[in-house]
Amino acid sequence: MIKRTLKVNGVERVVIVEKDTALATVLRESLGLTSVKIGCGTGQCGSCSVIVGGKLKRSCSLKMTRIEDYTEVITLEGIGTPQHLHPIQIAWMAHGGAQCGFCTPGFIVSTYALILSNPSPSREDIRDWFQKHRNACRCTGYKQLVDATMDAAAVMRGDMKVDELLFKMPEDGRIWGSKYPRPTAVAKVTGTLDYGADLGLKMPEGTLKCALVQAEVSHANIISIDTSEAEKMEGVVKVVTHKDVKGKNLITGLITFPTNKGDGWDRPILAEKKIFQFGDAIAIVCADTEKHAKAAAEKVVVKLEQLPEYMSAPAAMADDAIEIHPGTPNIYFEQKVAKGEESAPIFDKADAVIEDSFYVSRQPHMPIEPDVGFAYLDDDGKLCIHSKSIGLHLHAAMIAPGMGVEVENLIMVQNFAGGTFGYKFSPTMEALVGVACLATGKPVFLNYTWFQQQTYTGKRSPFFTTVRLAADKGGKLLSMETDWICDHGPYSEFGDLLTLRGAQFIGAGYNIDSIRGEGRTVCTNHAWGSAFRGYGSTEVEFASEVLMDELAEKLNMDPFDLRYKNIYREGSTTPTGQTPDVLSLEKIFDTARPHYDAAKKRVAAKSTDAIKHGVGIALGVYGSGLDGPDSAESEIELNEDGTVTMYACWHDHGQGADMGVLGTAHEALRPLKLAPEEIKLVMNDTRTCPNGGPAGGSRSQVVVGNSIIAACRALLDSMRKADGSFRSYDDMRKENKALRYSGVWTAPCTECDANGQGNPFACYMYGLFIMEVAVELATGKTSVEKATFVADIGKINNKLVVDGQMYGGIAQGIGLALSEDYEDIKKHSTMVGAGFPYIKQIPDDMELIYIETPRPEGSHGASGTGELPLTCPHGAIINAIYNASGARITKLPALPEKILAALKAKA
Ligand code: MCN
Ligand code: FES
Ligand code: FES
Repeated sequence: MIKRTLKVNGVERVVIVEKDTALATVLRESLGLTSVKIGCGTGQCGSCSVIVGGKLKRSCSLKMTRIEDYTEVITLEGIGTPQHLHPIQIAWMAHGGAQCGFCTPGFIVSTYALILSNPSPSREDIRDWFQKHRNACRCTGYKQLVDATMDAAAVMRGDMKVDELLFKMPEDGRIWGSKYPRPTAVAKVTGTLDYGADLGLKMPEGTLKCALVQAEVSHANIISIDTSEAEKMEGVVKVVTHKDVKGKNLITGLITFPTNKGDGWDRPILAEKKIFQFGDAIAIVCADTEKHAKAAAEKVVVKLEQLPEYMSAPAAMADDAIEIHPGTPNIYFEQKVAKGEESAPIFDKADAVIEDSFYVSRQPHMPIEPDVGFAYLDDDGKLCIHSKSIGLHLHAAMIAPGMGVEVENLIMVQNFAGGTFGYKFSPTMEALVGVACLATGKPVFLNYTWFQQQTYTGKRSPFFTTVRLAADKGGKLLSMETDWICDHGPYSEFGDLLTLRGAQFIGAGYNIDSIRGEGRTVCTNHAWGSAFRGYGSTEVEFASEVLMDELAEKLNMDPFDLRYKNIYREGSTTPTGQTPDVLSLEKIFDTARPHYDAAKKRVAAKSTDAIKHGVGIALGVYGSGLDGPDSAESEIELNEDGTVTMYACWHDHGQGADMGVLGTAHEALRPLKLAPEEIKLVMNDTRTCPNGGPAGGSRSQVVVGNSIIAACRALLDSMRKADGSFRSYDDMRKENKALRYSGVWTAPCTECDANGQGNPFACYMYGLFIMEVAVELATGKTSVEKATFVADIGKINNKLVVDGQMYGGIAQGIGLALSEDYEDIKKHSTMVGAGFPYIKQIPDDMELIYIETPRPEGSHGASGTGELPLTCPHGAIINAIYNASGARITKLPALPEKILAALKAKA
């Protein structure tokens, strides 16, 4: 133990701690300064940034022994508070800099240190600074953070009035379509928003800390699990294994496809007979401290019989591969697509035929906040689980039978989440803390390390896709043949749905009258496939969008013109035979054309012998909703003081569910002339909120949004008097009118049939990506220099949110195209190792152009937005690399060595 006196935020504080404790832990746990976030825990993300002795430091990597007495430490709490916001915090709010907000405290402290050392930084200075200090953000694409820093510096220099940054309410009192800062913004920029790990520190005394015993191989039979030594370790209360689980000990994927050859009950909560993937949980040690729990976890002895590990779909599909889930074939689901006439005769006669095969990799989600959650029994004896779940009711149904709990006795609550990007469409640790709580009868808390986050949560399912296109000599598409394989890891949940996306989105955006193809879902031993932003479109539109460029070259056409010729127009149908919700692609292309032409000129002017510049385009299309009659419910209540409360499960990854609910409800309630703060939000708790469905498929603005509007209308109808004015709360009480109203909305859609035909989505999102790249010929090193995105997502609820969604999604597309992967479990288990894009990998020059075609089925005309920016930015980048250098990359990521090899092969 050592004693240190630190001068923290201007005040002397004494701490007595073990000498190898990290400063971040001391600030959080001994001093309660939970603005200091621990993301990676290894110096790679900057979320723990504080100023130590006048220098910016990552406090997770700073041991207390290295800190001298009376060292000055500044955390975000010392920079500004909710009542006294610092200009940097105000600028962050004004520019929508905090999405999930997990990186925000670290960024703001970093910005503060930057401006102290350089009061007039240029944009490049700011980018250099964030790069050097490893401030990582997964949500924003960084642009709004640089904008905010520029403005904050201007205010601090006295060149700008802080007032210019404050939101001004428009005269008509309308916030729909504005830049109103999201309700959680103040808490996020001041570091006062509690995420799961922060709440963990505030759990009652006696809360047990959990540590997992996990598999370190990817496929094995379990011979024995010996917990006897671990049980004797200091502080251990219980070592929970499969024997302690009262239910089926399985998580169900709730499969709805009768043709699935599995039954969906294939993911154990705690491994019993087999290890299916690296990281599978075998036991949970529950102890008084995390340190004791982890020490005891080391003592659990697991004997295994190693089995062959099938780490990709082709390996698991080989004739001699054994069944990973005995009794279920490794290829467990097939989906056909058959639209219009047979393809073969058309291909025989076509002027031009082109074919290629593509691979989209196992992209890791890489939220900065690792997975975290806790469970306890409430006073009614109900099991309450708090986690990052973005589908509370869905997850309750998936995990309750496995734990042996009735769904009615299970309460699920979402903690504020530091980003999920879809991995939390699957339950992760919910059932683990659930069974640990039931086995011990005590509250339990589990916080993954970033290594566990990376190795033991779902990943994007890699797709192997082959596409053939037939066209006439003018470039009109005549037919398409497709074949796709989805490597979904060992657990089947939502793998069939994902495979269906191949039928729905290969070739999306183009009118193709004849389509034939087939996709398969394959069980493997690599990381289980969970949803990832773009879900299917990202994987398969890459194939059709790169092939469109190959076809354009064959026809000697500009890729823009080939696309323009084939986009949806009057009479067109989607690959599923659906009439598009709106016909805006022509307008998107017409708007984009001058930008594309300018880009072509720019890249031509910039190219040198050593560095080649190029431009590429790709079309992105995706549905907003889950397939078929997707539905949601929300409720509204009129309060005594004339305010209202919205009850909604619009789960928040960090995208801005709070703003989604507020903006939508405020617009629907405009007749009441309520100020935004008069609409209270109660969200994401199954005890208090009805089922809104999961926040996947960019569905919430459309589906939950429409249910909010329905609830608001029901209240307005009840409050409206004959003369058109509205009853007060007292009037309502006097007239015995209900105060709480429910709104339900169901999409007027049909699921796709065995041929992939149907009307699956009520609203679609459309966009054209124009990417400009530079390729260094000697090294293959590629950088994206400019991104332009022309998008139609219908009417916009909140401009700050939508801009942020676009920048952030495009940044993830750049990562997917050039660096990110999770294939090599060891190498790709850190942020740096997995190719996380820091600021210098993302261009500062990103231009967003919106075409707001109102959607007939949208909420106030809005379609979704979350996934559109990750549908196909990578396709445009790969096309740009070819345009620049002649290197055609078909398998992601396009690492420099792959580009070099392609250049050599071409030479
Ligand atoms: N919005 C808007 N105007 C529109 C459409 C949407 O202002 N016309 C706003 C909505 O109010 C909402 C946001 O944009 O705040 C996204 O809306 P929507 O597209 O309906 O998607 P969801 O709210 O259902 O969010 C989920 C979606 C998905 S599926 C993933 S994955 C995702 C994403 O959004 N993960 C994210 N965005 C993310 N952003 C962050 N920061 N972190 C994640 O993990
Ligand atoms: Fe400290 Fe990531 S750098 S938590
Ligand atoms: Fe930066 Fe989410 S806002 S990681």
